[in-house]
Amino acid sequence: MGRHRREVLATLGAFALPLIVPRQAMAHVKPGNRDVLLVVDVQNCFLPGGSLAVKDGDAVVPVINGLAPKFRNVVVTQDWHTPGHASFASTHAGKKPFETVQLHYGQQVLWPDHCVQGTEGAELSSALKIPHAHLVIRKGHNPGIDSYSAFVEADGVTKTGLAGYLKERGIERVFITGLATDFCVAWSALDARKAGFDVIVIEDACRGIDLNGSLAAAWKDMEAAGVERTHSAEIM
Ligand code: VGL
Ligand code: ZN
Repeated sequence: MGRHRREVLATLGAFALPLIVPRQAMAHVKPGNRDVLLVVDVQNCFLPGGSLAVKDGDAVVPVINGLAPKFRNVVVTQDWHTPGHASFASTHAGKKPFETVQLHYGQQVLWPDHCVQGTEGAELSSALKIPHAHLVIRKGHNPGIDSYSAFVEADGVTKTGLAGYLKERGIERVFITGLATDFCVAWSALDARKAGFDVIVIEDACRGIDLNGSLAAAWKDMEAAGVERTHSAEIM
């Protein structure tokens, strides 16, 4: 190895170590005025005992309650279906929950009846303590169109208005928590990216349904779209 090459390597070595330190320090995030905490669908139907219970779904509640005071801006979503909604298996003769059907906008997973407008099951968990949340956005209220995403209905065109609201408030970064990781959390995260926001999913503040590998697929899609993931302990 020539003298020049050794010197170059020595110089690179000297730079490599300090580069590692700030990367670790950057893991901590202190939310500010341009950040919002999005709390997705923490509703009785998705909690143990509910009609579409997410395994261990209630575990997200204390995590979200601990995170919420750290955010000045908090938005909560509610899945809010009409009776006889197109996403319910009971609406389609001969169909069972977790089968699929072709609707005008594409393939739709069919679910047990859940989160029907005005019912106990559609209520936010009473254990959720976020009195300062300033917007509750209800989605899936179009009888013929589902909406996993808090931003755009499943037809891919009908907007909920959330992106416009956040932009008018000067929000640039969306931290996502709630249920279910592989459906409403993931679709909201992907649409938030499409709308131009930075997106961070707080992993331990979410739980998934995992239908036919949907959880791994959702993380893969989110990663490909530039969605970051972190842990609640990193939020200061
Ligand atoms: C959800 C299935 C059907 C969710 C809502 O909140 O993830 N999943 N409706
Ligand atoms: Zn739903």
